[in-house]
Amino acid sequence: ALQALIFDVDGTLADTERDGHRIAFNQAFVNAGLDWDWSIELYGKLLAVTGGKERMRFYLDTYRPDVRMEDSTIADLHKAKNQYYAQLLERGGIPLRPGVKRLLTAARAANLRLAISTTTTPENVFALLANNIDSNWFEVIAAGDIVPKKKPASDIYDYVLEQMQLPAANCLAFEDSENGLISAMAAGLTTIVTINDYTQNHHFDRAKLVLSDLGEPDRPCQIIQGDTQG
Ligand code: XBP
Ligand code: MG
Repeated sequence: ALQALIFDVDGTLADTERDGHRIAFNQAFVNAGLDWDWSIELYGKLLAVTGGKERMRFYLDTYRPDVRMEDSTIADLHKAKNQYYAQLLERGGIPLRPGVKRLLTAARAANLRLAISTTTTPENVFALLANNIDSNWFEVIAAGDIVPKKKPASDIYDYVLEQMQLPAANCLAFEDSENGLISAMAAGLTTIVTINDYTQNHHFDRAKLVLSDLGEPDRPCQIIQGDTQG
């Protein structure tokens, strides 16, 4: 029987990328005197690489091959970016996606266990939850560099299952991206995808269900792929 729900954060609990992380990255770049400016379109391409530090390295390798930068400088930029991100969330900048709080509340009422499995930095998860949900609702919050390989590797989901001492067959994962789906499926998890602007053209063939979002009573979700039987 179903015992636990495991949630991705960025793009799944909230649309944090375009108006959150992206803006914060750009603030960190300006503040460091760099002329990098990540447009909405460019950021969509950069999202192919998960992890903020890894994403900056990918940007350098791909678009600025002339620039040499130490890992420690990238780490400093990343810290600054996360501070801007936290400030942005404190101002109440980013709401949860439709249906997220409703599903979490219903799951708790049904005694389902809850966990988080994300590539983002732990502080960013707490910053997002702070304005929205009690972080104690989640038994495990697995995030960032806690595992060696970020999504699409299965590591972060394997870690959550291990911590919860649950077989994948008794859990359901919620994701928004192809990298996230690959990661969850590699850990053996049945996965429901809620798409967003950045991920709507990703391949989700192996997902159990692909939805526009989790919906609200007055604004039902659209089923993009999959059926409601089984
Ligand atoms: C999220 C990420 C993260 C965020 C930025 O992926 O890839 O890198 O974009 O956060 P997922 P950090 O939704 O699959 O977890 O800068 O803290 O990495
Ligand atoms: Mg995501």
